[in-house]
Amino acid sequence: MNDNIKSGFVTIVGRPNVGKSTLMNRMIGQKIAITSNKPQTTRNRIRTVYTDERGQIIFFDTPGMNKPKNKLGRYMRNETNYCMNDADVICYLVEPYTFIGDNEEEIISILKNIDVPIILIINKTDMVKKDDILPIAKIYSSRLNLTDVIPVSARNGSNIDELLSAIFSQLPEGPLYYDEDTVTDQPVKVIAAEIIREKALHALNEEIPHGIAVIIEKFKKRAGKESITDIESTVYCERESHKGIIIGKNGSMLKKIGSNARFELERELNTKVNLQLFVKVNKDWRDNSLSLKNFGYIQDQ
Ligand SMILES: Nc1nc2c(ncn2[C@@H]2O[C@H](COP(=O)(O)OP(=O)(O)OP(=O)(O)O)[C@@H](O)[C@H]2O)c(=O)[nH]1
Ligand SMILES: [Mg+2]
Repeated sequence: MNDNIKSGFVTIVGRPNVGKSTLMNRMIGQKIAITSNKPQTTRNRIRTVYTDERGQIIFFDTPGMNKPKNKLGRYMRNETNYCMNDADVICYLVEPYTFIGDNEEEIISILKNIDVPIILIINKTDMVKKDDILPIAKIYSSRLNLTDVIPVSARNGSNIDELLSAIFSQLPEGPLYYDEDTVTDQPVKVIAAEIIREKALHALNEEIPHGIAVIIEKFKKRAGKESITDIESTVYCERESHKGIIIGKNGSMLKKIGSNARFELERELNTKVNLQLFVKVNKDWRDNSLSLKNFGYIQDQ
């Protein structure tokens, strides 16, 4: 570490599904936030830490911004708002297209009223030609005061070093807030629940994924056999009919979700995992304050 190290808080915002969580994972070099091709994958702000000889960046990944449709949606929106005003830098992520829809317009109008340096990140550049990028940069630069425009591909890692340099150049000199080995403050039980929810998101279609919540009921190293972790978890959904789909014919869907989750949990925990999944219905929980609280979606700001 040199003397003049920099540090600060960087919030990643954008529409659902633009690749915020994928990008954050890529920058810290580890998968902490779950990702999927379904919008509204991230439900809480997720704090991670990147440290190198230049200093430390504390990232906040946030739920994608769109119009809230229920109490869960309003909670998610608050999570994002909470991380914006106090940030040292906002990373505003967009897809590589010049079209600016209503949702994007709303984000732009919010960002206009925030007095924080904004770096525009054009993600998914692996999907377009190089020549397509300049017009996108021009359109957004005409709408917002941007300190930088960085095209990247979170998927294949291109230009990530340039992005990290652009972020560091905006950060003030400051202390290391976390020790050098810290990557996240997410408790391991929360990470485990999110891994299970991710596998459910990947396996299920239509409206069901949005109505899923995962609770860890038991999480324990087996007495006398520390190389095994016993995990019991309940997958909550909103309808009896959804429960049937999540369980699948002869339990096949739940088995698939369980074995995909177990595979990743074993890698994460470095032990064998004995995973038992249960499915329960909690009708319309996304609009029920008590259920939201029980599922960990608490307004604690
Ligand atoms: N082609 C391509 N796909 C990407 C890239 N980055 C992310 N994706 C894909 O985009 C989808 C959404 O990624 P996420 O990281 O979950 O998006 P998000 O912005 O965090 O979404 P929410 O949490 O729902 O707001 C996933 O299928 C990713 O694999 C990229 O650079 N290129
Ligand atoms: Mg996300």
